Amino acid sequence: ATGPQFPPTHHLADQPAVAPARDVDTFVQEFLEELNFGQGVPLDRSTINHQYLALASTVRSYLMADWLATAARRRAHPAKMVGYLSAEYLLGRQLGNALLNSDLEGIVEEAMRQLGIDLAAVRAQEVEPGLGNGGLGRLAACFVDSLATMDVSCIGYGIRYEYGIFRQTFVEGRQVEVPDTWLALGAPWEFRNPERAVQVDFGGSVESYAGDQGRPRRRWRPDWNVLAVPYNYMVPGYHNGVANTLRLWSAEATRAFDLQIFNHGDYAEAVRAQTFAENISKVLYPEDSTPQGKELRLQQQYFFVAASIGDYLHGTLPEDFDLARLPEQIIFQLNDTHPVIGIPELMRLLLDVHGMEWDQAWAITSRCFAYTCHTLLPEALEVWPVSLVERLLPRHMEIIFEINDRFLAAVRAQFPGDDDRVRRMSIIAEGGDRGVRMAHLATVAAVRVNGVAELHSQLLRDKVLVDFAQLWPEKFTNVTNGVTPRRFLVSANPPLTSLINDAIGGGWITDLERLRELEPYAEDPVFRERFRSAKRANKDHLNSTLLAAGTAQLPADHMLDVMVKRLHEYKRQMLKLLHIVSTYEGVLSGRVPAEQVTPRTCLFGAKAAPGYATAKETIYLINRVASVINSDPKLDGRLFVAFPPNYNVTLAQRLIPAADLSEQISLAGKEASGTGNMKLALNGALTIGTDDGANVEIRKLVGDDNFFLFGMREPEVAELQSRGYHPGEVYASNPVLKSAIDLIASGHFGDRGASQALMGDLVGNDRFMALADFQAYVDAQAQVDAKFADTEAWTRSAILNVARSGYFSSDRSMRDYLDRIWGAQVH
Ligand code: NBY
Repeated sequence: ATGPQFPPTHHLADQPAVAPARDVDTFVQEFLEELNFGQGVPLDRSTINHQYLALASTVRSYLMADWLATAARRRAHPAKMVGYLSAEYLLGRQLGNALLNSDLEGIVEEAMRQLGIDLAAVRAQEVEPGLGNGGLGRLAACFVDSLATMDVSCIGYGIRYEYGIFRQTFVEGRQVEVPDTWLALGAPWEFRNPERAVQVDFGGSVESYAGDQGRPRRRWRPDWNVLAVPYNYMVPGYHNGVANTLRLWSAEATRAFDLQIFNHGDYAEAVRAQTFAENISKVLYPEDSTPQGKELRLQQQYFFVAASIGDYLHGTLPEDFDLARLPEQIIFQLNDTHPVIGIPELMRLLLDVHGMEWDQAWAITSRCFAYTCHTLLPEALEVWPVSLVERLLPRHMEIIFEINDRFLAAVRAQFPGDDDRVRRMSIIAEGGDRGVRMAHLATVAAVRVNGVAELHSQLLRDKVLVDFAQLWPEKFTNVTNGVTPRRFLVSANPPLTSLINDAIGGGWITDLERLRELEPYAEDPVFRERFRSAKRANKDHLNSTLLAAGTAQLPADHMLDVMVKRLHEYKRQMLKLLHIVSTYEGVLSGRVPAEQVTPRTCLFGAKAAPGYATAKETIYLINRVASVINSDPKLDGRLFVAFPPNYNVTLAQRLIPAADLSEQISLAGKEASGTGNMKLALNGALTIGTDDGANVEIRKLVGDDNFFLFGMREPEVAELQSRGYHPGEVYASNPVLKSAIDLIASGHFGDRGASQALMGDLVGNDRFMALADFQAYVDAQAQVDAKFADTEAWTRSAILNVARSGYFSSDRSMRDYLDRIWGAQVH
């Protein structure tokens, strides 16, 4: 009897994967298959969530061929790869991005129309993966987008937190955090790959033994472990058939671990152990600047870095690879200090697992990492207690001591007798509680150290890491941050995108400097009117979102004045609030007639770290000010304050395209770069800003006429600090400022006690000198008002902001990393 004849499988094995045909009929068929057989529902009984999951899976299957082809191509032609190590990826919604990059938008719109499905509602069903706090996490997401678009070989490594950044709600004006259950309704974008799981060890002790030829060697005897299970996400490039990988690790109990306990018959203990293991990737720490020093946090860091390096060395590299050549194959980019424990981890693998001698292991390790610093705040630099590292990672602690001993010997040789310098530069902070300074460890081992904007990199060289810059000037470089124009212009702002396309074609989407070609259109009144009508369309669209969130509507003729970023004293949301209150107080007191107030809606978006009391009080005050101002008829509807809760990437994509004015008002010398500033300028908002972070570069590029600069420069801040700053004197000497503060402290906006405490702290301490910059800020806002009154002049400036922001593409940032860091041959 002869059965059916199948072709021999080896003929099929080398066939490239084929995506389904790119036409509406095929798409409809594929979608219905996903709905019926993937979700198990017929169309007429499907919920929006079923439709979302089926649509995501369908789109994913189209991307899959690209992903497989990209991986095959990279295997066939191995090139140096970037291993981007980041504890955070603030990805934003995936569906819109996948549709845009795979050029399926038109097909999907038509397919959904034919099926009678509301595509907008389906898109709104997606809960964004909020696996990051703010700028640092979003930057990582922009960078992997650009690398895919530029067809650079890259794996992004990170953590698949079960709970991302908390969902912010307001209860009677106060922030209340709600767990972010982003996985609850399904996770259609990820591929779990349990076969590539990596065991990660912890604890225990280190022992000596005799190695080859009786050489004394050390090895780690860990006493517990967890399994790191990878979940792969595709990172599609823009219209180029490339899909890179984002590999996020999830912690599970190892079988050895619980089997052992099961065998002892303690079922409950075994299940408890499982929970213990899973805790490691359970939740994102919501602090965006002050490291918490929690043991679980260090566990998270080591967990994802050990899994990533292990995955690369023992899963990705060919088995017979000569590790001496490792630096030719990989560069691990350290996104801040969070993954820096990877340095002693690679040393450990080379020494203890691969049997190398120290010098060889160090020669390799010190060419495989580069370090990006994202801060200037001293309290934001991570220092782990030696006692904790010793307990959790005893072998790593030994290696760190050894790195430090050798490093300090080199410092002593270079600067004989300079003990103070040795103390300042040591990786180990001495004193009562010894600590490991992760930024020092990173700087010692890295091929390059970069800041994220010109000013920031300068301050790193001159202040934060000055001793290191003197020792190794060539190690230090700058790469100014950037943002992906695909998500933050094309996807977020269709009206402006089509206006630009009509004027200059679509080449700018992957070559953003070409926006320069728009400059002449700033002089064209017809183009200006179209530009305004695009803004209006974006405001209408935003209004529909705000309406759904129960937030006040913004009137069409109002200037939309936007301050969106994490809530932090150094960012000075309080300064903005003081301006709002002083405008209001001017009308109340009769100092300013209401009809002279420029119609504005001031919109805040900001999450506060749950343990950051002053930040939470500021949120509470903004909400109280909003509720009084928004309902006071004396203002004649000319001033509104909006504070939609839960600012995230999804809301940013709605808000930024509608903005007229961008508030970038940090104390000079505190904001490393900022990236929201770039997104807003790129979408045609004018910036009112201090000379800080990337504002400096934005102003240089867009021109002084199209930017409202105010406030102290960094050297003046430093000077005032050393002279002694007395906010009480500023308060007493500026009657407008005093009236605003007094109005708040009087309880006019409710909760007199809370108001007084906050104002008392401001007048007494004002750590970030908001009062010192108040008058300059008010004056700059008057210039904003004057310009806004001249509609044509404002529009001209707005267009020039768009035309001159091409530099801030993350494609350019990636070019710079490639040129200045990843290609670097050092020593
Ligand atoms: O990184 C931000 C900077 O403040 C901003 O100026 C810059 O533009 C952006 C990208 O370079 N930093 C930031 O977002 N940092 C964090 O989110 C963060 C998160 C966790 C911790 C520290 C900082 N932590 O210690 O756990």
